[in-house]
Amino acid sequence: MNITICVAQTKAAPWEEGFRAQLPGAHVSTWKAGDPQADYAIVWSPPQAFLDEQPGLKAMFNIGAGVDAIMKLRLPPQAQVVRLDDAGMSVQMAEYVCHAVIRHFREFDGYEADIAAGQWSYRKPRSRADCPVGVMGLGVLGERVARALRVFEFPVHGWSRSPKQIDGITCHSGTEGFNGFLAASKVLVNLLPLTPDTQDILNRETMGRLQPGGHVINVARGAHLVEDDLIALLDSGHLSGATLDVFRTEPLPAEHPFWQHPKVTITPHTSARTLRDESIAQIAGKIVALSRGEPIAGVVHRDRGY
Ligand code: NDP
Ligand code: OXD
Repeated sequence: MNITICVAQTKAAPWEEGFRAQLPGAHVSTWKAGDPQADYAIVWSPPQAFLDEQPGLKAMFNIGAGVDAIMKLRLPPQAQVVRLDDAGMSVQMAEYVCHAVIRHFREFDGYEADIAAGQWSYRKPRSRADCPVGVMGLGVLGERVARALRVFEFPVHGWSRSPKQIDGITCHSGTEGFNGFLAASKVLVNLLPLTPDTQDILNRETMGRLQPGGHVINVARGAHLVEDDLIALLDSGHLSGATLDVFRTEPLPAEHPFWQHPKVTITPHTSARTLRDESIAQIAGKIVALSRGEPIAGVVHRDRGY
């Protein structure tokens, strides 16, 4: 069995070593142009040239949850695209989002500023009922985040393509459920995959439907958010803040207004990191299953794009 590694923005060598250790019978190498055909590929943002050289690929395993960079390419028709299925990401995402929501709700930024100014002061306690959180996307990450927010007793709404029932969460679905979901939310968390249907979904009109004083948390992809529309809604006072982990251009350019905006908190695409050992173990298990003809979880539906 031939396994090839083609990963952008990360070192290939530790992945190569990890797969050799997990699958001792396999030939594992890092892709170079002109290499022989592989059976399985481990990828992150692979170039088109790689796929053009791999017409006989059986499956490609993305070392992240989001497959938008792959779905833009011309893919070998029979190759399955497999996303990372949690592998330690959902707990990180739950930590990040709960931290951002609680920081907003408890006004910890305000307290930090007061303390820095040498001021011992109190803010009026807020009611959780006035801070409903809406989670866009109720998949592997979104459902975990929604459940984690319920632990802190926030009213939680969720929105997905297909209808769902999740204990304690008010679930909305489809285009017909979208406006009701937005109107019910004050804090909005985006955990949708980036597809033609979801690009630019966070815009002046949709974010304008949130309850006044809202806060937007984008942890999915930068291209979901129309950045100028967010700035306009922050500056008009309709939104009170935003926590952004992903951007249209990454790294965020030095001159971008988000760096200095007083109502925007940014982090460098780090809300849920790929954990290498967990990911290698998960993917190696799936390669063994596929080679035995067994079904696996996390196969991307090409028509849906996620
Ligand atoms: P999943 O594929 O498991 O879940 C996607 C969810 O979005 C599903 O509930 C799906 O609905 C819903 N959805 C998709 N399209 C639509 C639509 N048009 N309208 C309404 N709902 C829709 O993805 P994950 O939870 O694993 O990951 C979500 C995204 O998070 C990734 O695609 C990636 O971009 C991002 N991510 C970001 C990271 C970071 O560090 N910032 C780390 C990891 C992921 P249904 O259930 O009906 O199919
Ligand atoms: C992912 C990511 O999609 O890291 O996994 O953004």
